[in-house]
Amino acid sequence: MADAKANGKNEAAKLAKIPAAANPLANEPSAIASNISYHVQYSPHFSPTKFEPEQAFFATAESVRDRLIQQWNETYHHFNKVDPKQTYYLSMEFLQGRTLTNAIGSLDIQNAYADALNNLGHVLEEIAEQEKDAALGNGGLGRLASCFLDSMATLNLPAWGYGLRYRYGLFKQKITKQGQEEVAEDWLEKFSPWEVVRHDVVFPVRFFGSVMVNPNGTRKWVGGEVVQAVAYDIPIPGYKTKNTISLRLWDAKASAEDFNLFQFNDGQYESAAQLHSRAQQICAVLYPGDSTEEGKLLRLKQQFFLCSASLQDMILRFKERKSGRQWSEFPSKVAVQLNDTHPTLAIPELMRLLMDEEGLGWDEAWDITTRTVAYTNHTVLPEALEKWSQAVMWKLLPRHMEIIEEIDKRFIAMVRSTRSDLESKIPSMCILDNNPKKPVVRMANLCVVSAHTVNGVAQLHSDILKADLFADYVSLWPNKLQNKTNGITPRRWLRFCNPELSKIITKWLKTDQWVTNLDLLVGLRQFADNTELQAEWESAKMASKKHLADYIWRVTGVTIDPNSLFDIQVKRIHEYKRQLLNILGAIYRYKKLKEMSPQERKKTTPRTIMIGGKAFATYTNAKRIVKLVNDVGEVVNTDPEVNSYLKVVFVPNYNVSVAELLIPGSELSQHISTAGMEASGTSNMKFSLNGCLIIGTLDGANVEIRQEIGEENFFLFGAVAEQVPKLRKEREDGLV
Ligand code: F58
Repeated sequence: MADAKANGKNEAAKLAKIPAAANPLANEPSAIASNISYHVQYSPHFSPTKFEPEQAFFATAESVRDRLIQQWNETYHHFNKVDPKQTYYLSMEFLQGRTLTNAIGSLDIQNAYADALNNLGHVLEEIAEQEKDAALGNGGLGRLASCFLDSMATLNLPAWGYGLRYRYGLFKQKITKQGQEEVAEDWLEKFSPWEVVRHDVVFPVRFFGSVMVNPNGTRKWVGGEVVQAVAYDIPIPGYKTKNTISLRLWDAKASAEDFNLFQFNDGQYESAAQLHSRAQQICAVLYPGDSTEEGKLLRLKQQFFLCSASLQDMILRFKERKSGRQWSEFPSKVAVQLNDTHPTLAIPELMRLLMDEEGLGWDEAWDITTRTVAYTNHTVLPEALEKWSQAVMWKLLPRHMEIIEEIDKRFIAMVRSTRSDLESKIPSMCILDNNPKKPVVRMANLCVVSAHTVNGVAQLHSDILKADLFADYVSLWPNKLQNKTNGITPRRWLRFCNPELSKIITKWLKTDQWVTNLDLLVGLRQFADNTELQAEWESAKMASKKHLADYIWRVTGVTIDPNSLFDIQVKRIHEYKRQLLNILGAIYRYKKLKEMSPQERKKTTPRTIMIGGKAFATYTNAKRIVKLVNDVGEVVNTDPEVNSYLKVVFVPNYNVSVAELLIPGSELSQHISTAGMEASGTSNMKFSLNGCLIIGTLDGANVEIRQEIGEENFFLFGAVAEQVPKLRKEREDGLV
């Protein structure tokens, strides 16, 4: 502690020697150091004497942001002038992780920043670790959204992400004797140096109210409560390009007029600020519990809030880019991609805005909407397919329910008039399920009926959508359903998280172009037997394993041997992902080791099994699995007879930053979902990219990865998708 204090003083002394000078476009280490020093002094967030790693992080991030703002503004002006078709990715989740390393890597000023921080008495890697993860998402779906932003920026595309600025993102997972405990994580506790609030980008969003019919028959949504959506923008730099796109996150606030000063002065503090507190609830947490009616209403409010604010913004941008535009141009200038069904309300909201606010007729509005919106499906699990209670929808969004009813009515009429053979399929294809016991709106059906394109996220998944979930629509619209296999950004998931391996790849390929073109990696094949390359590769892997072992020791207190085989399964905990099968395998391995003689044990390959992932707070079986893994670890790791041959570690609080440590240090990773259940998986791609072998089922993108890397490099496991229904039935019938 005394040492740390002394160091802190040391750094403050070094800082004092660096002149504080604003230099937003600095390239040289000394000028960068001056710019960092400038931010410490003139954009202060802490007491003036402190320059510990935390203060250094915020000042460094602000200096990087200066640079980003320059190219960000240029990108904005450029696309405003060129007026290309702009893509908007609508997503309730963006799992961004940390930004600093990614940003300076993309700007290609990593070394200069490392030197600048050295001059200031700090180490870049340590400063980067100060940053909190922006965990505004759950898992694969949210991380995919963030990877897409990185790729679209790097490909110089005019694209933006739209999401919500949750105050508390995904919970922090604490492990106790009872298993998982969820703790709120406040990524904005101090502040985020990356976001810029746009005080001029504010839109009203209405809830509840009623529909007023005008004398000319047009309709208007009125009354209810209105909250303001305020834009917070985060810059997303492309890799070694000027293109810097935006992630626009909406926050909710009530306006000053909604604060009842009279009531407040009368001592009625809570009711005076009722709308303010209701507005604050909207972006308070990611996925608020929905077991109560209030919870359900809040989730629906969140979804609508995202859709309404984003569409109003898109429409305004469309109008502002060029005056006197025709509405028919809209689909050639605006593409809206729905990340799963969570932003489905964008469909009736776009219809409402076009008809009720802009005065278009149904046919024109429908033509524009259906040519603008596309939908990505991420699951075939029936429990994950969103269905909203019609009663809740009528209450919160009366005008949208009218529009949805009309879409449904017209869809049914179209099927009846053009495809009488599909009559019997109408009840399952239509949007409203009017079962009197529980009338619901089927959001996936609304998406398929309204979107111009629907995609699955891996070939197998898309085939299942076509053959099963959406089969009836295929006969109606043969080309609507497509496959777009997921991808990951090679920047974050290799270049920046594994610099040692990246250096080796660049050296042997004699180019670093692979960072934007992974096809070039096949060029390594010719060196596969080269012992020099093998030695370099091994030493990079060992360095990453040691790094990981240190981390595991710090967060769990368990020592693991970097010479053992690192066998990793990290992902959300779910029965279909079969972490249970993995831990049962570990128990079996333990039992076998116990049965062996000491000599026999010596012949085995020591193995460290690591399992990590969060269980949804109310998912009891998933939480039981977390506890089981921890309990097995407790037994195995403290058994002196076997613990040099087997360790079982539960990695707590798995998130993007933890993944960046685990994946480079992996040798074998488990992707063993029941075939047909994992839509794609994306960590399978990240592990493969870092030279890790996969044991996996023929599920999701595993199928395509196996084709790419060769069967000999993939440990195939388990039943194939077509066999699963029969196997399930046999077990249900007690035959096996
Ligand atoms: C995931 N879905 C898929 N959903 O499970 C995975 O196979 C795929 O690779 C990935 O999407 C990207 O396509 C996923 O992460 C969720 O997190 C849902 C969010 C809403 C609540 C239910 C889970």
